[in-house]
Amino acid sequence: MAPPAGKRVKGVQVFRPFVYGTTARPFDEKTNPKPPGVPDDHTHSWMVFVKGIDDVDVTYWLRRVQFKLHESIPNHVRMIEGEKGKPFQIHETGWGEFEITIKLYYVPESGEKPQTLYHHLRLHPYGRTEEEKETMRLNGGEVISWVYEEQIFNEPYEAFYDVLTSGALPIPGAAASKAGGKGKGSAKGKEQEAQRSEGGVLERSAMIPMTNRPGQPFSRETEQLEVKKLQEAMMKVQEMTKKMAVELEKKNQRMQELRAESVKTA
Ligand code: SLL
Repeated sequence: MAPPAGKRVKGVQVFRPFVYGTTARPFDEKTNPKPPGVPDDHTHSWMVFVKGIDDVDVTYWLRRVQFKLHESIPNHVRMIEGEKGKPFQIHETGWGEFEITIKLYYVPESGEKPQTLYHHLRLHPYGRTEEEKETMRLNGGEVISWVYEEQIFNEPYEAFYDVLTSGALPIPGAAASKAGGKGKGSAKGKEQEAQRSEGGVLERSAMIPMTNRPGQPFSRETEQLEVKKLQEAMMKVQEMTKKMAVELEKKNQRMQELRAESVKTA
């Protein structure tokens, strides 16, 4: 693809949060009945998706997504064209887990080559502990395997920079764009009505929500919980290191005693 005309905005990185992954549910007469025509050996319904954080639109930077499924699945390479405000997704049924290849195709203004992600379809409860697996079983057997990711556009072309940012609310007092766009595109942006997701995330922004809501597990709250977990783990390691140092000191002393004794008896 020929690079778009125009200069790149030097020294600027624009990032956009997004989420991809799979959700699977076992067939069950009451909670998830098997639709007619689904083969007998299929045990689960599942879906794979790519979407904006908090379900905000991403089609202004992501044009289409190709999902490459397992070859046992009819028509296993699927191209999904972007529809404004809708996730890129595929619903399927099956019996086995496998790796899905997800290829992101960007809008032409970006001048970016497609990029590939890999994601393991999970059908069965998983986790580091039995407790984690049990939580999934209790959740109606729904197995979610979702990943938070950030798409980084390094020194985007000016036209693309405008596309990336023109829908966001103008920030009071920061009207002149920082980058080399000379404010041309941002004027267009002001005419557009800025939209917020339910979590308060502004369209065409790099925001993530403050708190979690059902179906929206990625937020500052999650981030802070993860940081806390890491800090606790670090403290545990420090304690263990201290204990080991004490043990080592004891052993050293004992060794010296034994050496001294053996000198005496020799
Ligand atoms: C396994 N490596 O052996 C994996 C392969 C394949 C899953 C899993 C077929 C669906 C269909 C299906 O679920 N394939 O026939 O449409 O476990």
